[in-house]
Amino acid sequence: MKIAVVSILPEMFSIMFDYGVSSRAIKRGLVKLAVFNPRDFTRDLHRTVDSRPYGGGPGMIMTVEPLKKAVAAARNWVSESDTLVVYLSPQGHVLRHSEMKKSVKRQGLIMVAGRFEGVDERFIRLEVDEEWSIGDYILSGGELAAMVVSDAIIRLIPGALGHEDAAAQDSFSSGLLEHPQYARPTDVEGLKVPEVLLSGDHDRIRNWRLRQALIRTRSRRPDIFASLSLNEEQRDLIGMENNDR
Ligand code: 9D3
Repeated sequence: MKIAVVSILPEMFSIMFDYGVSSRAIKRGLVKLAVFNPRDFTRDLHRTVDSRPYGGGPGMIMTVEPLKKAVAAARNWVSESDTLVVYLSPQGHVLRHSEMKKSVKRQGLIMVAGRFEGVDERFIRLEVDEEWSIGDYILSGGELAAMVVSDAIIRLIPGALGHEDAAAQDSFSSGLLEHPQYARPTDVEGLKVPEVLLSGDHDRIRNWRLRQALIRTRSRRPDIFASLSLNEEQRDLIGMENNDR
């Protein structure tokens, strides 16, 4: 898969090349990542990429030409017919895990990260297929959003996590939040590991974990819980008294 980002702050993306899952996936050749800077496609002395908004108001707007040329360079680098061009913005469709799973199947993705107060609407009309948001809060630019989306997609590429099926076991893949986890030691300031997890009884452990996942989802994310269609076992587990504490 090839991911191209259009950004006037390309250095921010060095984190993706240098650290963690994304860095390893790039080194293994599982994903190719490149950043295209609209300033490199300007011709004036000051490499201007922004202008005052018509109609007045605070701040600056990114102008069409440098963005269009950067997207053209990105399209040329990606060179895949199956490429989506996305503008990251607070006005976009709020992403969920299901959309990350759809995106990882593509050969190419171009994400445009805005700065200042946003981009000229005609750039969106001319070049952008979809507008995406990462959540209902305000960032100071699209770069961190592009990295969030890239990270969420890259870890779904087969082989990116090393331990092969970890992504398949994720919370959200099952549709449930995750059960609580414990590691050494068995007692932390009097807080004990639930006895069932030390029992070696894998059926009991599985049932306990599934029940915890169901209870957590119901109490913390009633919106997700309401949309689930539980099977008979899951309905039984959540209705049951917990004998495993
Ligand atoms: C406070 C400024 N806003 C009113 C004029 C407009 C505004 C412009 C640019 C608000 C935020 C931004 C920068 N945000 C993004 O580029 C962005 C974003 C976000 O802020 N929240 C959630 N998802 C995203 S994706 C891109």
